[in-house]
Amino acid sequence: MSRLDDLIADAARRDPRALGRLSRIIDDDLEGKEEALRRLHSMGGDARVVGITGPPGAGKSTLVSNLIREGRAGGLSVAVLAVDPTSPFSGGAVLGDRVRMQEHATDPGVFIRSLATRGHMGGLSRSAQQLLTLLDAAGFDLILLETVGVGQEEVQVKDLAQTVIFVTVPGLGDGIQAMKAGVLEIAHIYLVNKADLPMAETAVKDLQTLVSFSPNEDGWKPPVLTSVATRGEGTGRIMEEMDRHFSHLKASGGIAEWRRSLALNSVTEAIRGVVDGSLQHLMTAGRKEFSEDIDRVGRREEDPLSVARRWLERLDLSRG
Ligand SMILES: Nc1nc2c(ncn2[C@@H]2O[C@H](COP(=O)(O)OP(=O)(O)OP(=O)(O)O)[C@@H](O)[C@H]2O)c(=O)[nH]1
Ligand SMILES: [Mg+2]
Repeated sequence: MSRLDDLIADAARRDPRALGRLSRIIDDDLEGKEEALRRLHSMGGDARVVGITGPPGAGKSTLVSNLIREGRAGGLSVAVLAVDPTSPFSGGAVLGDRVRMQEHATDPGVFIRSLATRGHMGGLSRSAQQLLTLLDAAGFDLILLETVGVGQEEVQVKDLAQTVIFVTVPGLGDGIQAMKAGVLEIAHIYLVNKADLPMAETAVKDLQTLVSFSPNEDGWKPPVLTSVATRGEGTGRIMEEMDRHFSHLKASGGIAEWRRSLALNSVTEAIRGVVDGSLQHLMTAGRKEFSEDIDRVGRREEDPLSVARRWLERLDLSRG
């Protein structure tokens, strides 16, 4: 057996070292990545993915840690993919998460991976999706995907997760309004965390009002829950609602729909990945010529699209 065969066989047993190694191969674009993903894809398909999104500091990681504990108590293996956008605001997030998740560090039924978005467009989606393929193939019963709801990420989470939990905190009234357009349409469960702080009731009422206006096309009425994640309060109820939503998806055909939208998203991301990769390669190889073209566009001697088309003709897509 080759090294990759071994790694994949070990990952299928949820061996943490193999999972870590394969995560690095995927994340850092190392040799063997395409072959690994090809094989992993054929092994998966049963993943249950729950996205947890919301503003920075809302308590998402604390909640995730509680959900791991609850899931483990119920005999589930649990994987976590925490996406840390490389923004100055969340500089401490990875370390903080590590501390919060510490209690699960030695549990073989738990695998936690942090993923930096590195600020490139589509980056979250592509790497997160590929890591999801790995965790799915490894057969985790529950995969939790934590993303900060500050930009595109929270909308992308719906492409990857079957159930999306939107976590907010009391006193963010304006923030909720601002996020309404994007996030509040994709969440299946709303959670007011830090319910030990003042104004929790108001936050719940605000969300209930918003939910009552949302279309609920598939017959699911999103519940509004509360929690005090630091004390573990509310976790059981969240888990129940997650299960209820999953049953609803199975009964309504939502799972098949999700599978198809994930497949669509994976294929488009894969196409983008190949094009990006070969473009990068081409521009590096023809750096001088490329730089001259840029100067010409700058001097208005040629327009950007004409230059782009000329370079696109030279793309060697077998290289990406
Ligand atoms: N008072 C109170 N504090 C909480 C509660 N839940 C979490 N916190 C605190 O809020 C802070 C942020 O918690 P995290 O779990 O790191 O929040 P997060 O949403 O994962 O943060 P980012 O990943 O950085 O966006 C920590 O200091 C927690 O201890 C809660 O229910 N009540
Ligand atoms: Mg966090």
